[in-house]
Amino acid sequence: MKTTLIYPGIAGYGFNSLKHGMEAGWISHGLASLSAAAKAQGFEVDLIDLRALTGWEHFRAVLAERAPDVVGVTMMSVDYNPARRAIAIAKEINPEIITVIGGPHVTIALEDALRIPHVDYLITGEGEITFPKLLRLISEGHPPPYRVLRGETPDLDAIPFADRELFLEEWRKWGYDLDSPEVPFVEELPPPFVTIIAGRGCIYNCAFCKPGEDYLFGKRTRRRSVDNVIAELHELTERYHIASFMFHDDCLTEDREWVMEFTERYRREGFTQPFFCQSRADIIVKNEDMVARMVEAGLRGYFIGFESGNDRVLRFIRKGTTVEQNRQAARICRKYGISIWANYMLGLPTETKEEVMDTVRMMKEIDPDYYSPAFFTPHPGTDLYDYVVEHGLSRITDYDSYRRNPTEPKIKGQDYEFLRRAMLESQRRKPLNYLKRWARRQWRRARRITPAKVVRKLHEVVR
Ligand code: B12
Ligand code: SF4
Repeated sequence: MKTTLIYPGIAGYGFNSLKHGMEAGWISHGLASLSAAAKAQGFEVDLIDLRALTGWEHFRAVLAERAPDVVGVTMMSVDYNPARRAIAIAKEINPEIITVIGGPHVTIALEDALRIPHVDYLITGEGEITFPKLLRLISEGHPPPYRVLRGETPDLDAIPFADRELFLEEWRKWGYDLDSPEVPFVEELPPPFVTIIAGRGCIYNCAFCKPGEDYLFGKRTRRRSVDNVIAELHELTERYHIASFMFHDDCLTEDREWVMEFTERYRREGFTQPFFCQSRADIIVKNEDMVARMVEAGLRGYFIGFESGNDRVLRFIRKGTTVEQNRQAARICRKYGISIWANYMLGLPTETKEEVMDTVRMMKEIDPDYYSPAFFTPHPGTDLYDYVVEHGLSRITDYDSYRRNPTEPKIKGQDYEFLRRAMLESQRRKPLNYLKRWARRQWRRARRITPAKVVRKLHEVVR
């Protein structure tokens, strides 16, 4: 029995987009993990990644040629349209194909997912145990009589490492040159680069994010043991000679004890590869010694959700941090010479123009290495989504718009022309600081700094 998994992530960059940045250059750990679990049970699994194809006709031809018995599709809310179309095409090609869907949208918005035509099974929560069980029942001719299955929660140390080859083999087939398993996204992290996950879930309660993820992974974070993560890093180093990596965990630093043990082991085992991870301003401020330890081990940058430069707004979104902590966290990053990838939002419900400008001012002070501004977007499964619906504020008319990208209006009551200008203003750099930090990074990587390179960088800043 053959299973084809489908990655439908084309909402942002469309077909033929592979290797264009992180959104089109990273594997889906959800599918890679499902594949590893199913293969460990003896099932044959392959992948169709829509990002690698030229269009829907191409998809139809490839799927017909693969002739799977089961199709498994993952979906975030933003993937709804391509996921739905892929399932419809599968049934057109062969009505006998059994279709299964899972992923964040299926778990968080089950009622909505149930309305997708031609879906035989929906698995909510995590899939590593339940998906292979379903495949077993189907292969033995006893498919379950009910459509919705709740995924059993796996022990993260007991499941196999993500099956990265599922993606890499597929990408190679379409002629993508894989000098790096995944696309590196900052100059601090050289290729070959990979992403890795040390745990699932997050203990915090931000209103624009929760409780959706709790339905998926539970209210507490489950982390793999340090041994298990180190073993995977050894495998990745041997197999792909990785030169850097990024932790995908929502907030790796929430578990201080784990981080301290990991950094100690990482150094002791002789790893030197630089890495990035996600953290929070309050954690950085309260654990400067942990930051120092991470930097010694190889940390080169944090993703930090600063979100807003106004304390009322931070309270409204239940971020659990303050503007002062945001500023202080940035100072600590500077002190230890690590880069800042700044996530922040403009245009939240109830947010005034003056409060938006507070965020602009804060971003100028922080002067991050990488700006990641968003227009607040109400994501299904979150308390702020419910707020927006209850107050009749949503301007989202299609699933494709469940993206935070600051390109289109998301809610009523906000002036998006003003927000666009504020966003540009927030990114106006301090050229000298930026150049100094860039030069330090080049020096760290033993790269020559030529006048031509300096001019190029200056252009970037001025732009
Ligand atoms: C890494 C990440 C990214 C990466 C890589 C995405 C990728 N290729 O997977 C990047 C940065 C590109 C990204 C982008 C976006 N992301 Co993102 N991302 C994450 C993050 C932090 C980790 C994802 C992950 O690997 N999880 C671990 C794996 C093991 O879990 P999983 O994928 O959910 O899979 C498990 C189950 O869901 C289930 N399952 C999944 N698929 C299937 C399929 C079948 C058939 C079955 C049976 C089961 C099943 O089994 C899997 C194993 O247990 C999550 C938060 C989180 N902690 O999960 C957010 C998250 C998934 N992202 C989210 C969002 C909103 C986005 C963006 C829309 C943001 C934006 N720019 O606006 C974009 C959309 C990209 C696109 N498709 O166009 C939301 C989704 C919310 C929702 N309602 O859909 C999440 C939950 C974060 C949040 N709390 O807001 N993201
Ligand atoms: S925004 Fe980040 S810190 Fe807040 S609940 Fe979500 S994952 Fe956790």
